[in-house]
Amino acid sequence: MTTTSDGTGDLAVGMVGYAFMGAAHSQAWRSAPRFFDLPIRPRMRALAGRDAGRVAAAADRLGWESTETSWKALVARDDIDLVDVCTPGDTHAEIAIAALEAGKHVLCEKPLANTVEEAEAMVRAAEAAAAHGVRSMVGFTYRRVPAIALARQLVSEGRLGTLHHVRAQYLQDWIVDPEAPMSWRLDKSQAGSGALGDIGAHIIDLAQFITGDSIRRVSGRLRTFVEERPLPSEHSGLSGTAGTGTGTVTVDDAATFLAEFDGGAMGVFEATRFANGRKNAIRVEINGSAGSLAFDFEDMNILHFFDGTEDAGTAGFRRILVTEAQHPYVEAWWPPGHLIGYEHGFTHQVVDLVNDIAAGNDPAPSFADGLRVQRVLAAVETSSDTNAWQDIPR
Ligand code: SOE
Repeated sequence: MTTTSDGTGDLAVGMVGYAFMGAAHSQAWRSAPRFFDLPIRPRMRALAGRDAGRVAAAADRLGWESTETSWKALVARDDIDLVDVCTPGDTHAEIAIAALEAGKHVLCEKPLANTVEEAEAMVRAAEAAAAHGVRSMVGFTYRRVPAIALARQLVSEGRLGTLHHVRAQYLQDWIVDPEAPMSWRLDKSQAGSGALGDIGAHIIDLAQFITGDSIRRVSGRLRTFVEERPLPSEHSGLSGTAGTGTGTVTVDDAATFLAEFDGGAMGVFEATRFANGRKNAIRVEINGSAGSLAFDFEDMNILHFFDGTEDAGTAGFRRILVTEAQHPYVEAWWPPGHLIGYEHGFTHQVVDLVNDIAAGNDPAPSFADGLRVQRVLAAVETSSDTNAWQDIPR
């Protein structure tokens, strides 16, 4: 059992950042102990952000007890047990490493970092901290969608046999309009890369998670369709409004790549913010010698499963409604058929993290798993620049 700062058995959480991901994580910290029976109770102790007025308003709205205007002040507090990093990628390494060195558990948003070097430093810090019982996790939250967890279970039970094909797409369209304004996600110095790191990272992690296999080489292509965009009127998120002047987009709008897996499967990946009409379509289809499965996040409570061992006359893709109590994570929520949504994956992430901290286990996905994804991202970029296949270093 972990030692918590106030000896009450409460796990005091401090979060840095309060925009889209900060709001998603806040609801997770709020609802996890209300729906799941947790061995230690998370408390939303402090929220950090640079603007005093904005952070106070966000803390009030999202349910945090206190605020700080610098992440360093948050990390220095004795009454914080865990630091949740919900900031743009260029700050992940500095905040996470400082928190780990201060003995705080860390949950860090994806992608783990903006470069392989930063991610490697984070893994070193995480491994040093783990020796003292300090835990870390990277937020590849879609692993915790029940239908995805069920997909992994089916593959690991051998229900698909030998895997031949992995087809993975992450399709969004929030900047298809050339007048959509600049945001930090379009700035390489803050985001590291564009569609590749922001959403491609998710499908790389999902593909490796579901198959239990690793990508060993890639051949990729990146494209920026709109290179100049209006500056935002002020603070801009996924749906900001345009102000005056323009800025240069320094990241990819879309990324495609071919992959080969250690186990021999062939992969085809596509991550784009220009798939007009697709809002958050995460599609994964896997074909094996004994069967296939298919998933689309826009219908996230469903897993399609084809069992190739059934009689050919009646075999066919089965539409499994993943809402039964026996399905991963589902029992804590609603009766069968009463669907769950985007935010539940974040709650499940917190539940698994808290359970691992209490049990003294290393959570997954670990920072090392984040580094594996980071290496694939870097290899896709290099491949696009060099027109050559790239091996993923181990
Ligand atoms: C924007 O593309 C974004 O918010 C990603 O950053 C998240 O990781 C994804 O869950 C939803 O889309």
